[in-house]
Amino acid sequence: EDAALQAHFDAVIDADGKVEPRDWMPEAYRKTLVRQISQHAHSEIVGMLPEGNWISRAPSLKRKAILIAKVQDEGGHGLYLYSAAETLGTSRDQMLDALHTGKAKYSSIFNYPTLNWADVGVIGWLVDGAAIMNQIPLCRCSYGPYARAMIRVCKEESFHQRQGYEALLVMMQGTAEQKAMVQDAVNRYWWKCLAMFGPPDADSPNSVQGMRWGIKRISNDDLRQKFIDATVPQAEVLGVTLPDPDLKWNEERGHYDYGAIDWDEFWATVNGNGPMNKERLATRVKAHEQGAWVREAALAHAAKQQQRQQK
Ligand code: FAQ
Repeated sequence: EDAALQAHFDAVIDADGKVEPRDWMPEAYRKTLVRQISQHAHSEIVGMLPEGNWISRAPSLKRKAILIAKVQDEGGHGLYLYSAAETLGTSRDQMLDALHTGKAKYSSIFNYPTLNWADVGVIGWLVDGAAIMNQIPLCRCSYGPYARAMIRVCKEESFHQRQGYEALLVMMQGTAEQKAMVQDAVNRYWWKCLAMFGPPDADSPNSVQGMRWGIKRISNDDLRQKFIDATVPQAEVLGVTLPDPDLKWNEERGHYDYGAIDWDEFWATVNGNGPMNKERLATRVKAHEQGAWVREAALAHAAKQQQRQQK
């Protein structure tokens, strides 16, 4: 029977069909999806922190309103993604426990500090830009709930990207000091954003299987290249210099060549030793502990409702 189920699953994958929660799926496929979707959810939730840091210091009412909305959207994406992961048989408690004990990963990019207001613009432009580049192909991922979640998430990320770029355009028309802040933020974030796409294809243990299963549609290196090619002209319009002396159009390849990424620094950060890892996790754990009374109250309310219905 198992062979028949496997054959049916393979046929669905080969035909570029969708796998749904009640369908039979290989355990390894389920496990990979739980890993990726939960880590994606954690990234959205931890990703609220670097920008949330600036809500109280936004330079105008308009910027503050936009930033609150954006950070709130990221929270929504996280909850949406936790729900998608729950359809695979894991629980929110299990996922949060993995995050809070440091077992689960989340995107490396959120382990760097936000030092000036331009960082908020640069996160919108580059971090959300990289996130969209990675998430558009996930809209075609073989697991239905994840693919559908990505469609809505991408629409919101696209607004996030534009608000960031627009904030930077305004700063670049300002004083020399403001322009310097934008350049400084770009200098600090550029290389970290390139690393968001994950290790080079040759060092990416999950890629081959992820591609076979139709979870990954475009490889880490190909997405990174697409992101660079799309971003260079945007940097020119903005008037900033991307901090890579090797960045150069390659006529033959039809792509930009670029310099070497510091993968040692990337792995140190992924493995918990980036500049902000400890602080980010501590903030999440504290928020979870301080929210215990809300969860208890919600459970008590649900129990009461149920009792009333049974009477
Ligand atoms: N950071 O074999 P691969 C956002 C890990 S966007 C940390 O290539 P895979 C929006 C990887 O998990 C950011 N870890 O793995 C936002 C694996 O370890 P594992 C979130 C990384 O899965 C914007 C190991 O390295 N987006 O939050 C990273 O095939 C602004 C080997 O790597 C997503 O999560 C990294 N950068 O490919 C929010 C998208 N890269 O799990 C707020 C969904 C790799 O075996 C503000 N995820 N690792 O222990 C994916 O597309 C994939 O999981 C990749 C990695 C492409 C990230």
